[in-house]
Amino acid sequence: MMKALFRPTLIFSLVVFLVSCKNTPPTNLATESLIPKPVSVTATGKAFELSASTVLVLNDEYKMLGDSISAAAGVSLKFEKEGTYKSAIYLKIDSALAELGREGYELTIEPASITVKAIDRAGLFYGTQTLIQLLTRPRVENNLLIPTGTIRDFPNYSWRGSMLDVSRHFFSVADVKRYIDLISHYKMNVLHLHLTDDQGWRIEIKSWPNLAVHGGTTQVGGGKGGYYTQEDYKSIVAHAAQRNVVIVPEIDMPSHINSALAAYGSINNPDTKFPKDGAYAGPVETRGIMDGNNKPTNLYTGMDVGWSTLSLARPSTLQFVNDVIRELAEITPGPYFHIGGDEAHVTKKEDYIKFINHFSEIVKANNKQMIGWEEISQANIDGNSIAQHWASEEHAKAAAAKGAKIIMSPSKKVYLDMQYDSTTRIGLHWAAYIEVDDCYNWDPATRVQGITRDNIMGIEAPVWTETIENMADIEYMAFPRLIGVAEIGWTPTEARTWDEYKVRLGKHAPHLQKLGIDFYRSPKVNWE
Ligand code: TNX
Repeated sequence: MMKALFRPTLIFSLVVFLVSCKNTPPTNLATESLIPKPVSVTATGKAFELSASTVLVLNDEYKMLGDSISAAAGVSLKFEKEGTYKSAIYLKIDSALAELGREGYELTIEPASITVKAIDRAGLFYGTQTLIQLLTRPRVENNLLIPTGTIRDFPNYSWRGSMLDVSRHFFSVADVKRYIDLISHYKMNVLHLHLTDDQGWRIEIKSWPNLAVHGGTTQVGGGKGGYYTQEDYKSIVAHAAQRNVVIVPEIDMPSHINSALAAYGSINNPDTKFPKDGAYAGPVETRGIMDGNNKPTNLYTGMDVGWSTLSLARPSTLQFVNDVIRELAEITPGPYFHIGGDEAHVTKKEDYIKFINHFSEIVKANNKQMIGWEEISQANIDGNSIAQHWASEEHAKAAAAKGAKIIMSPSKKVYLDMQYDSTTRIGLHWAAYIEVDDCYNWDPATRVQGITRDNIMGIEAPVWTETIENMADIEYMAFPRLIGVAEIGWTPTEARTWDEYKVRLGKHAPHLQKLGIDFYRSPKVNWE
C-alpha cells in the first residue's frame, strides 16, 4: 500500500522537478564556465533578461564592443544615450577602479542592467569578452537569462601571447585577423608574428623589394606562399590594437635566413650547405638577384633547421640588417622587435655574438626593445632585452642572470605544433606529445629553477607551421590548448587546478562551437 502510493508520487515530483529545472533561470553566476577563470565572482541569485528591447549605453568609440555583444546575443541591440532604461547594458570608463589596472574590469549584472566598468578601453574589452561568454547559453522559453552578481577581474601576467609562424606556411590577412579575434577573446594581448624563415620572407621591405617578391614565393611542401605588403601589415596591427593585442614582428637572424639569401646574392654566404632535399629555383616570374659573381641560393621547401646563416664577410649584410629593422620598426607601433637568434648551428659563435650585439644596437636605435630566443643570452644582453625560453634552461637562466626579462614558451608544454598524441593527423613531436592536461598543468614561475616570478613577463604559445597548412589546421592544434595557456597567463596560479578546469572546459565546448572552432575533443575531458 505504502509502496504503491510512494512510487507515483516520486515519479510525479521528479517530473515536476525536471520541468521546473528546464524553466528555472540560471541563478548562479559563480558556477558559469568562464575561461579564463575570473579572479573573483560574487553571485546574487537573480537573473537579467536580455531581450530585443535591451539597449546599449556607451561612448561611440566603443561601438565595436556593442556590436560584438549584439552578435553574441543574436539580436541587434539599439544604442542609446546616457539615461535610465528598463533594460540596459552600460560600458563605462571609471577611474575609481584604478586598483584593477588598465586590463582589469568590473562586470555587474543586476536584474535590470549589466554594467562593464574599467579605467581603460583594454579593461572594457576584457569585461565585454566575459559578458560574451555569459551570453552563450540555451534560451529558456526564448528568453536569454544571465545570472546576477559581480565579477572583478585582472590579469596575473602582463604578457599573454601566441606566436604564429607565417613563414613555413603563409596565412592570409583574414586568417591572421581571425586568429587575433580568437586569442583576444581569451584575453591574450600579444601576437608574435614569425615573419621570416628559410622557407619564406613574408613582409614587404621597400629598400630590398626582392626579399618578399622572390623570397616569399614558396613555402614548406612547395606551395605558392605569399607575403604581406606594408599596408597589409598595418591593417593587421590596427585590427590587433582594437582588441588590445600588440603585434611583435620577428625577423629571424642570423640563421633561418635562406629566403633572404635566395633573394639577394649580395648577402648570400657562399659556404652555405644546402640540405639534400627541398631546393627550388623559384617561379619563372621572379629571380634571385646576382651580385657580380655572387649567386643567390635556391628557395627552400623542406623542414630542416639551423643550416643557413648571414655572413659578416659579406659587405652588404649589415646594411641589409639595418634597413630591414628600420623599415619594420617604422610600421610597428608596439614597443618590441624580435630578432630571432635561435638555432644558429652554422654561425661561428664569435660571429653569432657580434650579430646579436649589432641587432641589439640597431633595435635600440629604432626605439624598440629587443626580444630574442633564449640563445641570445650568449651575447652582451642586459635588462633592456627580453629572452624567450623554449628549450635550454641554461640559456634561459643565463639571460635572467644578465637581467633580461623572460617570456616562457617551454616547448614540452606550450608548443602548439606538437601532436596531442601519436594519432594526431598533423603536427610534430620532437619536444613531446602534449595532451590538453600537460599543456595546462604547470606554473611558469616554478618551471625553471632559478627563474622566478620577478624575472618573468609572461607566457607565449607558439604555433610553428611546418605541418599546419590552413586555418582549420591552426584551430585544431591551438584549440583547446591555447585557451588553457590563456588561463595560465590570466588567472592567479592558486586558483587553478586541472580537475576543476577540465569540468569547466567540457562545459565551455558549446562556446567554442559558437565561435566556429573545430577543436580537438581530448578524451581527458567530458565534452558537453
Ligand atoms: C624549433 S623553437 C624551432 C622552429 C621550428 C620548431 C618546430 C625555435 C626557436 N625554433 O624553427 O619551427 O622547432 O617545432
